[in-house]
Amino acid sequence: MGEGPLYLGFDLSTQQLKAIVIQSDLTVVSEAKVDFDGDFGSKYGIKKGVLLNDSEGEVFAPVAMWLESLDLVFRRLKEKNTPLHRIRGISGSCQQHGSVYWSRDAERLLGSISPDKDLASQLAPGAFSHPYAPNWQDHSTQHQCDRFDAQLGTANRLAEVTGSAAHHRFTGPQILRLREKLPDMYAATSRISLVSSFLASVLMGAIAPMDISDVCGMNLWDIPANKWSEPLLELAAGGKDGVRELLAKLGPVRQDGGGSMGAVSGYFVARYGLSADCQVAPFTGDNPATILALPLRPLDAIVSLGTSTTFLMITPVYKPDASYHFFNHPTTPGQYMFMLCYKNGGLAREKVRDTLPPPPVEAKDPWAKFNEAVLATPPLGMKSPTDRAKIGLYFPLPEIVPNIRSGTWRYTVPLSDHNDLRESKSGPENNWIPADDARAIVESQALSMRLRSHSLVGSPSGGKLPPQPRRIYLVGGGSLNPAIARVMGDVLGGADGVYRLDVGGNACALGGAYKAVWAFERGEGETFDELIGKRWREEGAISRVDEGYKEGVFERYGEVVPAFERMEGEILKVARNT
Ligand code: XUL
Repeated sequence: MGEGPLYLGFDLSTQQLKAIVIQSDLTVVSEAKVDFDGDFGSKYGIKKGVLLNDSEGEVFAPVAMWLESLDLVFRRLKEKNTPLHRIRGISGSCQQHGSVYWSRDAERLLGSISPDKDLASQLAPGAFSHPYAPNWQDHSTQHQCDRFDAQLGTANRLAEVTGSAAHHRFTGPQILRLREKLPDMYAATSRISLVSSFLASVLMGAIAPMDISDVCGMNLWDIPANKWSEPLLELAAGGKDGVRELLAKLGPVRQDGGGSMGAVSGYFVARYGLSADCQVAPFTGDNPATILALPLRPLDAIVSLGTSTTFLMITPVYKPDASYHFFNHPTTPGQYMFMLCYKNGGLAREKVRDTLPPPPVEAKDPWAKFNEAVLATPPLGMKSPTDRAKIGLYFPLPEIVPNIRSGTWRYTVPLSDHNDLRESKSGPENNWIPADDARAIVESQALSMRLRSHSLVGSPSGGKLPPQPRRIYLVGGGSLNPAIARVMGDVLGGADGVYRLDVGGNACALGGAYKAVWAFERGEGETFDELIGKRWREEGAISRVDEGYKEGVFERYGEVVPAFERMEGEILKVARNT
């Protein structure tokens, strides 16, 4: 190991605080983590990192626990002999939408903190007006969400302005609710941080500005105008008169995702041996950080196939809609992160898998039969071009995109006539066997992503190919499944192929550490993907799992997209979530 500078990336997620230290060439030097349940479960009474108030749908985390975790993760890095004195810059990734409420003593307490005592005993409760941070799983704000959508007229209009329609977890509706529920707490609040700016603040010993990407998870930031939205501030603040006060609490928003916001607090210098020259760069949200875990380029997409499904893509096109999210790109002005969040993913596929005959006991892969069925079934279950295409929706959980209650629906349609869409049932008498469901559920998940992203993708390869993503990266449990990779490639294309991205369980922390490298080593005008692209080693991190675009197959799926949209519309008429 040389003596060059090191960079520290954090990931403050729902259940863990991770820290990863890397060199300028991106190789990992050291890592450590704190597991909230394992390390602090009994002390704070949390489960899976959070506390619940079921009667109101509240989900929240004790802020003091995060402070204790920060001390503990530094101790663990030190125990591993991490050369903390060589750390030149720090950045990180934090769960999105959560908010921390600072008291009027916060700046003073942060600025005068002593290295002789730990963070929690000096900052909590005194530096906070509220001991808890609402968590992204909170769903206590339906009433506030209705008011946010109504404030600008419609959910779509709110999405045009803020990048998203109103969502329970978004910080604006959360602030509105807490202001009305706890007016004294709100009055005693000097500043409100997102989780990302909170962690940066503790590290700096001063309240950090919000990040230009993470601020888009609040339903308060006017993305096209690049400023806070007046009418939405008015709503959250309870009228015109409250706007100034709320603006002061929110503070400035930093436009530059790189550079230094300030030196690290003397506390970390004295206590853990960090250099007094170590600088803190803006932190961002965990989804924006995920797109920084590799040199993702415009029109590259990440499909995260976990319990839920997430589709992330970088695009220069801002085309918001109530059913998805746009965020400013965390490092590149003029680019956006497009995000689709589905509730149904792995669990829904598992349910279909379990309707198939079980694999023989000696088969190690519980997905063997499912995969066989997916690969043996032709696209859309069509054995010949004149067959009716089979499409369906499989939602064991109520879905967000589209807003449909739980259920299973099967339809058939001829590719030549979308108007002839007919509901179908399973069973051999209807020419619909369980293997058709296996193919149809994976197709359905991919078709939904294609439907919602197609207007954002341009034509790669200089216009020779139809519009589609350039590369598709699969992450999460489902990315290990070759049949799923094939269908993702069949439906979504991918001019440059479909890849499995395997950077361990640390994608967000790595994204944070890479952001720190870029923040402090970038040349004039050098973008994140230019700098990281030169240093990133593909080998070991990605493997090609499907060729992606297949002429003929991609176009066939394209023909069914309008019918798929029509099917969703039909089902919405009878099964909309209320
Ligand atoms: C995104 C969201 C979650 C959290 C998870 O909108 O709510 O992905 O960021 O930490």
